Amino acid sequence: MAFEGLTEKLQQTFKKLRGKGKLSEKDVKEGMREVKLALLEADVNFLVVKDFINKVTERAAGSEVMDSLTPGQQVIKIVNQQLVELMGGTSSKPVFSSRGITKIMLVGLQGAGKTTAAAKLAKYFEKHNGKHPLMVACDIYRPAAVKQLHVVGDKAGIPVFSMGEKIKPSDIAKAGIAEAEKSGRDVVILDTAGRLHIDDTLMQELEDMKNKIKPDQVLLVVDAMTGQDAVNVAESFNGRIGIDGVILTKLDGDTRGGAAISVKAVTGKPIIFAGTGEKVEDIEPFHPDRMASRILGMGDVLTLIEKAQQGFDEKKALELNRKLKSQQFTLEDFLEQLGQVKNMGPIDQIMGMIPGMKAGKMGPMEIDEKELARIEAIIKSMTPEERREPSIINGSRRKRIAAGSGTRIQQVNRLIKQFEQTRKLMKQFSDMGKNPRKGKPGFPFM
Ligand SMILES: Nc1nc2c(ncn2[C@@H]2O[C@H](COP(=O)(O)OP(=O)(O)OP(=O)(O)O)[C@@H](O)[C@H]2O)c(=O)[nH]1
Ligand SMILES: [Mg+2]
Repeated sequence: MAFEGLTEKLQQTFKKLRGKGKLSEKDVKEGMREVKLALLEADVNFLVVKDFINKVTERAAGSEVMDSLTPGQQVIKIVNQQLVELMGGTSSKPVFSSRGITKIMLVGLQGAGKTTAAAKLAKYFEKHNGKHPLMVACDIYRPAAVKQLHVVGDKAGIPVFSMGEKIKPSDIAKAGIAEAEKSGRDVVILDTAGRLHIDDTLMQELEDMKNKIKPDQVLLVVDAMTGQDAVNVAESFNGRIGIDGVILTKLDGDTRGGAAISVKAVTGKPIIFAGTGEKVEDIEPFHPDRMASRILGMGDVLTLIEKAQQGFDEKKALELNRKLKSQQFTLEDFLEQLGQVKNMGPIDQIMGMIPGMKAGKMGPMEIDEKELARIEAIIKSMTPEERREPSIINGSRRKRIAAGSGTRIQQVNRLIKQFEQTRKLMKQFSDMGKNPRKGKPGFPFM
């Protein structure tokens, strides 16, 4: 999981700060030294770190901290605010041309994720902005690059325009835009070639394309796993071609975080989207505030809720709520819930967004994908009646269900027991929801 090392170190420091009733100058200094080391270790650009630490230290010395009853908390709050600021403050939305076609050119080094990002963006714009994108295959160099764009286009359900590998990329781009006009498409996404390193020929060609087609936006795709190198790449591309924003890919990997934290500060260009997996759905708008919370281990609750809402059918959620309250929740509903949880994406990723939860170390809450599949198989082997009223599942029924689902009787027993516990738990959660002062309401999917 991304940022793990950084988050862990910052949390240790915060714990020390929080534990103190009063903070001396020395405490702040020591805390900042630790934050500094953690950031450097996460491969954040050293000038960026220096500036960051200076700003936080200056504010921490002010009265808002020293006169506060909870100085440790105040310092953490400042670190959070400065981190949000560092990553661009507010989130940047993609800009669409008010009339005519919006032309978006994707550029970046080899393997950064341009082709994948093209399909992800197209699908995202279609789903969330009501757009009708067309992708254009302008990488004529890497073998099978054109084919690859067609493959991801198929997966995303987005049309792809290509002209083989014999025509100049900028001419293909032009023809692609003409095609979009003809077929009533309103966004054109140009997938360009990458190189292993920044070289003159590539830059020349991209410049040429930019001059010819005058894109509304040039978005640079960078691989978060490459840390500070990603930032250097961004600086070079920006200097030579001029970019409008960044798509940071592979945030699902174990990136230490350097790129996400330094890109904006070094290039002045915001991260607009983050790639979080290999599938066409795995893209999220980049929100500096949410990212900061995630890095500081405060959890990214907002993204989690959005994901839950996307994966959730609202009507079903209301129906579920009603059933919970009237205690009619059955194994059938449980099965549906599992499906919805799976819709939200890899469990591991989701858990990482919950404050205080660490991916892979979920303790008693542990759910893994295999276990989910097993539970699904067991429930599917039950009759509708059994799903509605698990109490009728006696010994011989258990045996039949185990055989039908390829599991053991103990596993069936465990599921039924877990279900009963969940039903009780859900009852408690829904009771809490009625009276907020009694406790925190549960997450929507729990
Ligand atoms: N885990 C993960 N993998 C990704 C992500 N984005 C892209 N990839 C993978 O990274 C690899 C390279 O992606 P491409 O989209 O082909 O990269 P590209 O920039 O078009 O590469 P070239 O065309 O060779 O320059 C592929 O295996 C993708 O599946 C992401 O956000 N997360
Ligand atoms: Mg490509």
